[in-house]
Amino acid sequence: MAKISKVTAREILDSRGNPTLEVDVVLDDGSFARAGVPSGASTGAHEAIELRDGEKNRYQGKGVRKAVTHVCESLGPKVIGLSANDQAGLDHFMIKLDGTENKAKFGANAILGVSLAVARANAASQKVPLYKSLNKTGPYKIPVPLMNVINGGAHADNGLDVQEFMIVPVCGGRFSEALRAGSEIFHTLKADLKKKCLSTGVGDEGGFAPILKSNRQALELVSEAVTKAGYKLGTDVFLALDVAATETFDPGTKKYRWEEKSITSSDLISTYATWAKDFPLISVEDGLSEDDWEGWKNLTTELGKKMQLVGDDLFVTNKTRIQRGIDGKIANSVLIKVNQIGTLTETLESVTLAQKANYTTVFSHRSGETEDSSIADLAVATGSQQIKTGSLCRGERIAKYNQLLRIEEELGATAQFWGKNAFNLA
Ligand code: 2PG
Ligand code: MG
Repeated sequence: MAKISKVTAREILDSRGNPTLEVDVVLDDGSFARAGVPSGASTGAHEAIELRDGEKNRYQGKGVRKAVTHVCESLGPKVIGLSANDQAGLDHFMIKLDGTENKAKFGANAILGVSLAVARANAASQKVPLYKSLNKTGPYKIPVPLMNVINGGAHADNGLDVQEFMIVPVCGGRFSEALRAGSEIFHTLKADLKKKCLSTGVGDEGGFAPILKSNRQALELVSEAVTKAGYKLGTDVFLALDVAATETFDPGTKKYRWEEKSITSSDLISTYATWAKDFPLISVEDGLSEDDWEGWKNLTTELGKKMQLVGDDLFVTNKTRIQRGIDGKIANSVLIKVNQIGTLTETLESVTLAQKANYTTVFSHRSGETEDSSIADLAVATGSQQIKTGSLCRGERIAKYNQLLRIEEELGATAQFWGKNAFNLA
């Protein structure tokens, strides 16, 4: 089995124009691979630490030269000679070297860069795609995309409270057909916005960012676009939200800022219940704040049978927090983000934990992305039912969809699409 022979890193820019890390790995059989590290804007308080330089006069403090140095001078030299085929061994070795709870010493961005680049190099060495090197036997199922066509919250400056209004095409029997539906709806929505003299400029994840009267208006606009594009709402295409409610939570008053009012978690739950009656709303992510466990319990009791309730900031891909959710019967789905936890091995462990408890898993990009498309492979390798990777424009979002097209083509007749079965709902 090939061994790691060289590890280097550099500072590159992410899709928002902020610095992030890119790591290159060479193995002793000559295999080479590269990985880019994503970065969030609406980050959860319990995520692993993303190390930034904090030099105010350089990239407004956002440089990652320290993390680059950690890879080149600390982590890199120590992992040379380790087997590239023992991902768990490598990742646990790096976790131990770091020695902190939340990867604060080297930075989760530094550790994740090495972890992912080695996984990719190992696949290159075995001459198989990443998803096959992580799951040798299959069966391989392509996830349903959750496509963020209207951006708000921390990803746009239009004042919408809800961060992501997503379409969920489950139709067509194949991922490529669902992608086509998504694209057609996206372009129909664009034409509609134009007709209504609303902005068609896009936010961080490629969704439109018009200034609207209310959150509900966004749901209405997206619903209209689905129908106009020739798809059946609630059959072919469902709707999903990422409320990212941590961003609107005021820890002082324990209330949420919402359409210029201050409301309680039970008001928010009622709002989601109303929307679920009026729209085919199949999934709500971060409907309440990251530490509002009591509110989450009520949310799950009231709506958990009717819709998917996804924990993002709530769980931060962290096994301890996911286990707390499972034990308390809180939420029914876990958002999976590699950089929230900082190694591939821990990411895979979190997916397994969630799946064993019959929680769905949604592989997710970050709002700051690179052209790295690993999450497409990871979603397929782990049998995750869904992937959330943005809208139908912007290269860093499309890179993941295009990788899923390649995987579907490679699997040929054996390619299965999760379709309607992606949701564990009655
Ligand atoms: C989220 C993500 C991705 P960010 O909240 O789910 O859409 O946003 O990367 O800014 O945390
Ligand atoms: Mg989220």
